[in-house]
Amino acid sequence: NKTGIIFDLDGVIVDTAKYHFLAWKHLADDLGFEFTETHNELLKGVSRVRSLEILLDIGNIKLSEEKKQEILISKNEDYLSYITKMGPEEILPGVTALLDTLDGLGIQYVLGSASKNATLILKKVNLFERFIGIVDGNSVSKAKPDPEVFLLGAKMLKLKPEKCIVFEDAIAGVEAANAANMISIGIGDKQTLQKADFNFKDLTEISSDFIKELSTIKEK
Ligand code: G16
Ligand code: MG
Repeated sequence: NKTGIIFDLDGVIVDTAKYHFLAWKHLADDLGFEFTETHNELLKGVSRVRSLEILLDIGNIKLSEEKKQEILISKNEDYLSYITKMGPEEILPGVTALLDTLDGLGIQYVLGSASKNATLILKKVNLFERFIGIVDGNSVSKAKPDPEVFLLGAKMLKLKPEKCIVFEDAIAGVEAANAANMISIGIGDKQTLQKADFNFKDLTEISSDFIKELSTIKEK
């Protein structure tokens, strides 16, 4: 009757959204239109390719496939220039304590991220070794809100989807967890993530008792 946890990366473990924002903004500047933090909200949890489509829609710009590929490469190079400077001080509040709690309870956890840079980021913040598996943008063919990323995570945990608990900060991610028939925990704005089974501001609010309680939940 064991449970397992699947953590999203950006917005749950670290705030890489601010670096995505800078890189997308540079690109919008080059293309000659305004890209704001509000616009950036639309890109959270969304794949890199889809993010570019949304960005070009905002700027009302049409580009050839070739140009889009070129842009995706330079956006990622720009993004990586920030990522390579990351360190453990960028781990979000409550993360390390929660991982310690899970270790203490013998509950295993994997990563379930849309990012193709997830392994690098986890290594930069010294958390890579703690996860028993990584599912990221390189391992899936269908992006969130498709449940593929989390179903692969359940396989790594060797658990049925109903026994998996997903921590997510993005609407697409909560939808993916729900579609996978997992317990979804929204981290961030409750109103935005109202489709989640449970809501918390950040991981400092997750108690050991709450995790134990969830472990006894059979099915939704
Ligand atoms: C993250 C971010 C998204 C980003 C995506 C792909 O997802 O939230 O904004 O577009 O990864 O990232 P990359 O360009 O590094 O492949 P997640 O699922 O960790 O929240
Ligand atoms: Mg996220």
